[in-house]
Amino acid sequence: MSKKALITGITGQDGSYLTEFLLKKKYKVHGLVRRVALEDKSHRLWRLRHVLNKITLHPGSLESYASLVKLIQKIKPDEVYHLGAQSYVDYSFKDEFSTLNTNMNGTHYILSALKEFLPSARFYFAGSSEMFGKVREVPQTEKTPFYPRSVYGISKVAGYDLTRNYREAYNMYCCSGILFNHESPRRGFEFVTRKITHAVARIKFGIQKDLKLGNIDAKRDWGHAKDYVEAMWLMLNKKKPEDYVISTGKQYSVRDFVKLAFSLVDLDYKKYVKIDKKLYRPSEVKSLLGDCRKAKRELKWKQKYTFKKLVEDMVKSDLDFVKKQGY
Ligand code: NAP
Ligand code: G4F
Repeated sequence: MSKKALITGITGQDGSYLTEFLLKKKYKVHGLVRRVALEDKSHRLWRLRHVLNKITLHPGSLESYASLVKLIQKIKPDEVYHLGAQSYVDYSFKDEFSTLNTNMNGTHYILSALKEFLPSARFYFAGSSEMFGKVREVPQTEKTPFYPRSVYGISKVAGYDLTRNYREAYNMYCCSGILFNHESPRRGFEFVTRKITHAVARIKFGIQKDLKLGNIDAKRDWGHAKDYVEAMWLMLNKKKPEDYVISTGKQYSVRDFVKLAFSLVDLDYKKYVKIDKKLYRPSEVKSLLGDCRKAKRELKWKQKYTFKKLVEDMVKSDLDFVKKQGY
């Protein structure tokens, strides 16, 4: 019989790739979506358009314990991938309370509902390298202490601790992936990589003059989302639940990303990029670099995309996007 998966955050970048991945593995895929998404399918479900007839979407809310209990009782999933979150770090400085509420309580409600009604289900929590924040060591491993620098990071540390505690206290199969930045043509437009590749295409087609950015000296360990969703599944399909760092082990600055993206369309980024101090964060995470040797060894996880292939994929896709949509 096919396994059943429940994905929160199914409409997002990772949710859509994970859906494709699980469908290929013959899972029955269910997703929790906000009611507004079902009312505005053409906009809010754009990443899932091509698989909508193969999955089941359920309206619900991460803010309501009762709605999560109902969903878990109705679906009885074998695996729960909890990806739903206010995921934009910069926004978490502007709306601290709802970020903490959705990200921390949403995680707690699901864990608690599983404990009461379906303790056999396997649970994945979308942890983040933002938990390392002001990094205590380089590179960061599963043992590196956390030092979050935003409410977003704090909410993810809380989710990570809740997940670990449910595993230890109630003997449930719960684990966290500590995923470093991962991007793709399906990345939201507010994140720096997509902001850059979209702007590169618009500038190339003459519909945008320049690109305003904040701290382009920030460094990240950037992978491709397609590679990273596979790691989530591997974590839920082991004998024992454990937490894993997922990263590439290579670091580039935002400036490196910009330079490469512009060069792919034969433009010099220096002519177009303007630094806007208003885009700097109150407390920045300057540098992240992951050590994913544990995942390689124990999960046999391998990434396929290099940094160059990732940037090429995103620029090419945004050139097509702007050509077709005209914006
Ligand atoms: P994303 O594209 O921003 O997707 C976030 C998802 O969460 C969307 O489906 C969104 O639904 C949903 N969501 C947000 N607020 C919600 C709420 N109040 N109730 C229900 N659903 C809500 O994020 P992503 O890049 O796919 O990331 C997936 C997860 O991994 C997130 O938890 C993120 O924090 C974490 N993470 C991401 C990265 C990365 O580099 N991408 C790295 C580490 C960890 P709507 O479509 O309705 O807004
Ligand atoms: O693309 P970003 O907004 O991603 P950030 O803050 O690293 O967070 C992403 O990765 C985390 C994993 O480490 C996830 F947990 C999280 O959900 C999200 O997916 O910013 C990347 C860097 C930052 O240092 C930022 O200050 O780019 C810098 N930056 C410079 N100019 C900018 C801009 N970021 C954005 N979004 N927009 C700019 O104009």
